[in-house]
Amino acid sequence: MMTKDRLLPKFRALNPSDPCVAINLIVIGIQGSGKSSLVNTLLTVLRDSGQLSTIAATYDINSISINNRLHEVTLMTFQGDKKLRIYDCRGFDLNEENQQHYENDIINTIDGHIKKDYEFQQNADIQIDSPHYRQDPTISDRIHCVLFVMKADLIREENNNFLKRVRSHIADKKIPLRLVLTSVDKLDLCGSGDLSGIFLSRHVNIKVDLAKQTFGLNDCQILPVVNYVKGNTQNITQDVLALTAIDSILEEALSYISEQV
Ligand SMILES: Nc1nc2c(ncn2[C@@H]2O[C@H](COP(=O)(O)OP(=O)(O)OP(=O)(O)O)[C@@H](O)[C@H]2O)c(=O)[nH]1
Ligand SMILES: [Mg+2]
Repeated sequence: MMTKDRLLPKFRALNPSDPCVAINLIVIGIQGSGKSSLVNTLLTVLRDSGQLSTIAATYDINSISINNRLHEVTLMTFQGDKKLRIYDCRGFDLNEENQQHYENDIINTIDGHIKKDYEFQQNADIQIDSPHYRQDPTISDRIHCVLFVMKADLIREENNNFLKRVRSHIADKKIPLRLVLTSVDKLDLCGSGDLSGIFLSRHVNIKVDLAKQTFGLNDCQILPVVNYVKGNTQNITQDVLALTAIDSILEEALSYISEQV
């Protein structure tokens, strides 16, 4: 298919404006929304070796949110050793009473104050004397596009309090936002059971519209994907969805960077 042949070389030729040496993304969402699976999927399609990545630990019945650290994954290296990086962390928990510390830590991460491998604490925000605290983040340390991650069949208002706070923070700073809808394969795909039905499925459009209304976003901000969570090899439908999402994310992140430097 054309999309893949066109997009991969386009991404490889990208060059974030100097002095910025990295494009940084972060995944944010409720526990089990598919954040780590998305990181694996993005790495899989950008690497394009045919093998599925399992670099980010995903949630299963035996291990709930094992990853309590800020996990940095390099998705791609551009010319001049510039990087495309994504940060994964545990999701928020709707049942948890006090999420203030987690929320503050996420905001600090977006602003570049928190270094990779920091361990999120239940009872405190990051302390400024912590070895993981970065006092003066540069443009290369900050997040350039925030990815809200949500399962397509679980688009819910009540996610809103935490997401609202993040959203108003990033809106103030004009940091781009994209909403990635995962598990689109769980929707009704025109009966065929074939993933390519996604491109025609009315159910997918209904979920995109619901997300638009719930969060007051534009069409272009909502990116449906099917994560690589089973099977052994890449396929064109999942690749194209993920690559199309990356295209939108990178365009926006690069525009943001060029305005900031
Ligand atoms: N069918 C399907 N399953 C998915 C998809 N994305 C994620 N899953 C499944 O959803 C579950 C949770 O996925 P994770 O990627 O671990 O979710 P997470 O957001 O990283 O969860 P935490 O790190 O605990 O917050 C796993 O069982 C995945 O296999 C998808 O696109 N399709
Ligand atoms: Mg995870």
